[in-house]
Amino acid sequence: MPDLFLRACRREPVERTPVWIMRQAGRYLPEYRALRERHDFLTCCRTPELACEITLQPVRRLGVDAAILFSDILLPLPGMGVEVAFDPAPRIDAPVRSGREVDALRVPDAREATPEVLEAVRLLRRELEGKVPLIGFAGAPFTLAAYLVEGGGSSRWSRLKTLLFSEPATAHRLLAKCAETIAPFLSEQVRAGAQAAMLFDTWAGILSPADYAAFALPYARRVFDAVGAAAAESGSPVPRIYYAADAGGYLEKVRGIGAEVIGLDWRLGLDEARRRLGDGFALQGNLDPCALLAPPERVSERVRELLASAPEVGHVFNLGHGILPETPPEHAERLVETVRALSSRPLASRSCP
Ligand code: 1CP
Repeated sequence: MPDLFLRACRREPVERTPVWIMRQAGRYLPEYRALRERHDFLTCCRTPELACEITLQPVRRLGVDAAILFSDILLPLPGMGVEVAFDPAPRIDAPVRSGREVDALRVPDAREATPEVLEAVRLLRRELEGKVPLIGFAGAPFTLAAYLVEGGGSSRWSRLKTLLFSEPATAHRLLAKCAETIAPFLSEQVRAGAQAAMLFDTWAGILSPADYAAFALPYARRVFDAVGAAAAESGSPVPRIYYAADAGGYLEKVRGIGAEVIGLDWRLGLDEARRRLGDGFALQGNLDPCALLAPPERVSERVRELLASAPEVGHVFNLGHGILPETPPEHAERLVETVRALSSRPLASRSCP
């Protein structure tokens, strides 16, 4: 069903729940590891033919209902003047912590700084031949800024918070530059043919609700506004998906972010999220990725339970965060098969011709 995912994003009735998996292309797949033996991660991201092949691997193996461009949220950083290494977690040797460093950041033209990402999108649309839709993505400005300031992942994000709390004006300048970089980066993916646009705000959940409203929400909204304008120009509706990790403290605020679909992790029940967000949004998620480390019959049980708590209209099945590298691929296959088998339902229009 080529448009199952897009219809669920629009909250239209669907004959079964669409499913895809965050980080569905990656290290748990032997075919990905085989390619990575020959090419480093950045080469894979920056060579359209390789990015295209890796994007297609899980579509072939798992039969997921959407493809997500193989890339990374940190790819726009070199265009801003910041080099990033992946070994395999990202590492920035010259993090951005002072006002002077923020002011030195460039706001690149996406077509000049990341042409290979846009070329990969065009190539994928041709290769996919309309079989499943293609999702383009970027990091939300707050999450991108988090990496820029810390220089990599962190457990406490204390350097980032030091900047937010001691020099808020500098932090806002940094966030504005991230938004000005990401808005055209994601909009250009849409112009190149991405049929849905997702922002990953993986680290937003480290903020209090008030800090979320100040430092994360307005900048993600800027990006979604620009993406909405790019989609309107192209004349086709492009669902905007906001991945709100650890969103329990700030979920109501997400209503105003400009997304039609809200992605959630497992810390929040889908039924509670539906109540708190209201009926106006499709939900994406939210199985704990560790559920896929249990034996396949347990995977099926978890899928059944999650489907029981999910809204019938406007649900896209996914994990609550990226699939773990140690996941046996057969368990991911079992997940997709089970969603397909258990969520089938006759469409009202079919049962009453
Ligand atoms: O050695 C390798 O193969 C590199 C591992 C790897 C991969 C496969 C990294 C480094 N990034 C990716 C691909 C990637 N990253 C995709 C591909 C598309 C897909 O199949 O889903 C996507 C969507 C991302 C997005 C991403 N990168 C996020 C947001 C989503 C999330 O998982 O929270 C984040 C936070 C990153 C940063 C990043 N890049 C790579 C790693 C290992 C990380 C996380 C590091 C950390 O926890 O701080």
